[in-house]
Amino acid sequence: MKIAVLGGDGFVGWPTSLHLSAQGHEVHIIDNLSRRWIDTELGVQSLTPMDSIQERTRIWHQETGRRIHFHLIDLARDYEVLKGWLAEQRPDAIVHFAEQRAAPYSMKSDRHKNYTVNNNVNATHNLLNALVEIGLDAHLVHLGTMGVYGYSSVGAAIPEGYLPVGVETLSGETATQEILYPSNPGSIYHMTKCLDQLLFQYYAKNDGLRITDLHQGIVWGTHTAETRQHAQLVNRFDYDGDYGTVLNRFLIQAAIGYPLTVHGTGGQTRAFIHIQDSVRCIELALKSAPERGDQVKIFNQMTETHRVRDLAEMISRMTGAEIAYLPNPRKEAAENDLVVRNEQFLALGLNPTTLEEGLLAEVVDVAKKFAYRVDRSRIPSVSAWTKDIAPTIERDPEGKRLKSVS
Ligand code: USQ
Repeated sequence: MKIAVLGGDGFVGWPTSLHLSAQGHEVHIIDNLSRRWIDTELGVQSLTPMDSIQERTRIWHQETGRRIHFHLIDLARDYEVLKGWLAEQRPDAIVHFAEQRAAPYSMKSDRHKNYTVNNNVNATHNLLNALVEIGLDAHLVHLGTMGVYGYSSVGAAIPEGYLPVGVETLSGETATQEILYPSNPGSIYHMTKCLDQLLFQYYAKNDGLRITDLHQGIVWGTHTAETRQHAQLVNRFDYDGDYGTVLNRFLIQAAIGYPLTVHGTGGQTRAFIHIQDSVRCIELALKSAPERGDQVKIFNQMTETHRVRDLAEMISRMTGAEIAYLPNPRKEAAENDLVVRNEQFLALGLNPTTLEEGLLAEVVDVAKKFAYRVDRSRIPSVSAWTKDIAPTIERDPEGKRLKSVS
């Protein structure tokens, strides 16, 4: 297939592009390189040294003989350019990762809130609008988030996207309906993914677009089979307080002797998936496209759930790291249970990579190798969810004073 990977320079986009290319697909990365600009804005860098996208694709060609094409396009701003590219290239499938994906970044200031909403919602809408306008029946696979559901399972497992409900009619009978699971976003970023869901629902119904939405949990790990093939194919690895996600952060913190930064009691339960499974799920979703006229196909892309403090304790036992229980910069439930259904990917052949010491140790080894690149002052998460919370988070676990909101 000819596949466009929108956001193919990012943390999941890059290993996905490599994986799809390795499977023999013709891969075109479309990216505005915004993630690299945000690194510059924040004054941070990937733990792993990353080459330019052009250099990465050159090495991929050198190692495998396969070509990955790169096109510098901003989906959210360059509507006509995007439409023109799609009309000319007519890909069979489109994988859409091209959104600002960090909750703390989206909460940093009013400017960051505006940027995240404008970028994410416009990018998705421009894409859908262009597909209809040029009459392109490409299968669209979007990377969504488990966060659209909120994280409370009210004693029942979270279904894959849709919830059957009974509504009492005027005549007193019960009419059954299947609705999108009620959205319950916990950040501006997560809210944009909820808005995406409505855009997808409308365009699938009105224009018959074929759309798959993947509600992904927190990704951990760094290498996939393809990124391991050459030092310059390495994936990015974020450890900073805005873009680093919890398990990868704990692993790098353990590697450099920094106390593990648990927010609050660490009673938050979240869904997780290893990066290798994440790229495999994209491949499986591409093979299982909906028909024209179908409702949006929704998968829960996760393999296990864990409580944050259990992860910290496990890593502490494994490495001897200290644990710091910090004031939580986020407005979120202190404790929650989470049960999630994920039978669809299992039925398609996903064989989950669960948390096991070997893979955790691999991340610690990567972190130790590149520890010299870590700026310890960028580890604390200081993006506060509300103005009331901001003054409460002014110390980092090493006791130095921090600016509460930068
Ligand atoms: N947390 C800590 N300590 C840290 C970092 C985070 O205790 O040092 C806690 C947070 O307070 C939160 C949980 O860990 O309760 C998860 O935080 P996270 O930063 O790992 O994940 P999140 O902000 O939810 O976002 C990440 C990705 C996002 C994706 C989402 C999936 O950045 O793109 O959509 O995970 S999910 O969490 O299932 O919604």
